[in-house]
Amino acid sequence: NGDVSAKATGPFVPAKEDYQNVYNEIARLLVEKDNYDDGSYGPVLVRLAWHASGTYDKETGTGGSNGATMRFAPESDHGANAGLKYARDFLEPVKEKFPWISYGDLWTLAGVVAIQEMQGPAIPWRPGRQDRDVSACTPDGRLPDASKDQKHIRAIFGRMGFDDREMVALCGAHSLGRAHTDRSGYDGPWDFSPTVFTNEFFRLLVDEKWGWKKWNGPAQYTDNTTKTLMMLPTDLALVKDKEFKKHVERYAKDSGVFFQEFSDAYVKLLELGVPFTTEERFVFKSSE
Ligand code: ZEM
Repeated sequence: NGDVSAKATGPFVPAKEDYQNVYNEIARLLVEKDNYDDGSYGPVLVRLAWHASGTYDKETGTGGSNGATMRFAPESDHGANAGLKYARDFLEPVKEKFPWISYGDLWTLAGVVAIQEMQGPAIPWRPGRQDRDVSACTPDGRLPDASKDQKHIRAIFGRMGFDDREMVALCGAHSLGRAHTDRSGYDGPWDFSPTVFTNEFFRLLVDEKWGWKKWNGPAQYTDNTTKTLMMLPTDLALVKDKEFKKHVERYAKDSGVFFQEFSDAYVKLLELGVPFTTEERFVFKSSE
């Protein structure tokens, strides 16, 4: 049968189920490799997908997750990317098992897996990123600086094409993970469940009293009640700024609204600057 042999020898075009297999392998490794940080590589994978994408500049069309240029110095050595080698190395065995997937697709898909496996919203995703070489690396300074204020947040996320509402929603990812003194210099988790995606970050911003942490490290806030949590200056800017605060309060009150608006904004983030040839997005099945 000619059709069958043509199919067997033609170029491999991955379908949804092939990407679901990649999803399942990343999810499996998240469970298997639980001896890291608070017990999960999930948060650092969410951050890898964000830093791969958040270099986008809408004026020049440069940066973004197409290219996966964080594989190369100088981009891998940019201060903001300190520690993301853990995430890239975690995904290397997945790339070996599924060599047909581009790094850009793998890193963004890993961000989707991490959010969903940490009980967050479904994140519709589509393939199409192509790896590029070192010449496509973006200049340093495109990612946000945590020591700054609302003006800086608007400048950085505005350059990517986000509005106030989307900026606040995206920052809700700080319900996950922690800061590390040997990476950013900051220290500690934002909330009490750093490996579960929730709206707790927003609830704590509204309900808790935050004061400067007394230490020799960079200026950061600590909660008045337990002194075990932290907020960055840019996090507090979300309640100091009236327009941002409206959204913080909406998300603190209604976790369903936060989940939906976060999902929409994260989909947009992961797609910035990618020359897609398909419209259709896949919604992957989460593990049991
Ligand atoms: Zn973060 N982020 N981020 N962020 N971030 C850190 C950690 C994590 C800012 C920032 O400077 C920092 C978004 C927005 C902004 C995550 C996701 C997302 C850390 C600590 C810093 C300093 C790094 C360390 O020491 O390991 C600033 C200034 C932001 C905007 C104003 C957005 C948007 C995110 C995703 C959508 C995540 C998941 C972490 C935790 C990483 C980990 O390893 O646990």
